[in-house]
Amino acid sequence: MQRDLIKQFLYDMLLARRFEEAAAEQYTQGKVAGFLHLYPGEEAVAVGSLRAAEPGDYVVTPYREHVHALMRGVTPNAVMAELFGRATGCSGGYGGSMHLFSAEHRFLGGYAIVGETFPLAIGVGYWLAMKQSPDVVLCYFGEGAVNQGTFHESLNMAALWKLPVLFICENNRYQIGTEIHRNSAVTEVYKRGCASGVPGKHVDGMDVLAVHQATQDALQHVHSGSGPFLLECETYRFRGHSMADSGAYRSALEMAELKARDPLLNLRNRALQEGWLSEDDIEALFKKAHETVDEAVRFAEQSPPPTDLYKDIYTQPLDVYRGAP
Ligand SMILES: Cc1ncc(C[n+]2csc(CCOP(=O)(O)OP(=O)(O)O)c2C)c(N)n1
Ligand SMILES: [Mg+2]
Repeated sequence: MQRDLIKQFLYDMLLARRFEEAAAEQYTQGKVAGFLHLYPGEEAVAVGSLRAAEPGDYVVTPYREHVHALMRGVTPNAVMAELFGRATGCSGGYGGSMHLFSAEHRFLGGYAIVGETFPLAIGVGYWLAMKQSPDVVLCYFGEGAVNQGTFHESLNMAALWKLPVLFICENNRYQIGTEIHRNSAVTEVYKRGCASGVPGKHVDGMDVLAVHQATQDALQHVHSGSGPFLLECETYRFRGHSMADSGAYRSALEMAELKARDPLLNLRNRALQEGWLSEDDIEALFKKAHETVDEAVRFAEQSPPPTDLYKDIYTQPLDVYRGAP
């Protein structure tokens, strides 16, 4: 059981890392347009937490969400095609990188506005509580969102009505180029639910096994009907904020220290040390991840663009305005 789980986690993180590298390559070739925020360094958070969730649970995320979608079962082909703006993408090619969506997988996005995930999660949580559903909502956010009013309003409502929401903070230290201590009086995010009585916990977000265990515990709390929980995962992004940012505001020493804690390398080394996996096992996982992502890029390139640009847009076609007085 332990071996299978480790194998799954390592494959998931290899797939995630390779997927993001390929997305960057395609972006630099001009095949992916718009903003692109990548996840290398943070893989243990999405993998560890979402592998602890049930298929029936709902997920709401900010814009750095390709890996979350993959972990919910949206195929690499459908995610890559969405980045390419193709009709075969999970949002039909209309959303792009920041707006992945799949109702089938209960993956509700992909939102660009900082602090936007909180009220959405509360809405879904309220609906689940009303129908006494056993499902819960996993609400992701960056530490940059905790000074938004929506954070405090939503935690208050979630606690007041005991909504089944697990708030997961992906604390990667930076909000674009600003560090949390420059804008927050209390930098320990897990403590910030105290005004609403929402219990919180901090976990090493570079350790997939720790994140998985902490999420299981937190979900147990939420499932028990005790209301929301706040889990802070401390992690680090190896790339800049987006493809438009080099991340040069970070020192070489800081980068080196954090890269030494790379969640993939750590799990790989531990798996070898403990004898859970062999070098050959790992090589096979690496190869499979590469092939899967190569296929996703091919699929995206060969897919057609959307044909009906007015679909799902709540406005009149431009024709109406032609010849208007
Ligand atoms: C309401 C709002 N204000 C400002 C922005 C511009 N903005 C985009 S990302 C970002 C930083 C967010 O940092 P964090 O929440 O830590 O997420 P991370 O990018 O580190 O994952 C800001 C300020 C925005 N998208 N929405
Ligand atoms: Mg951040």
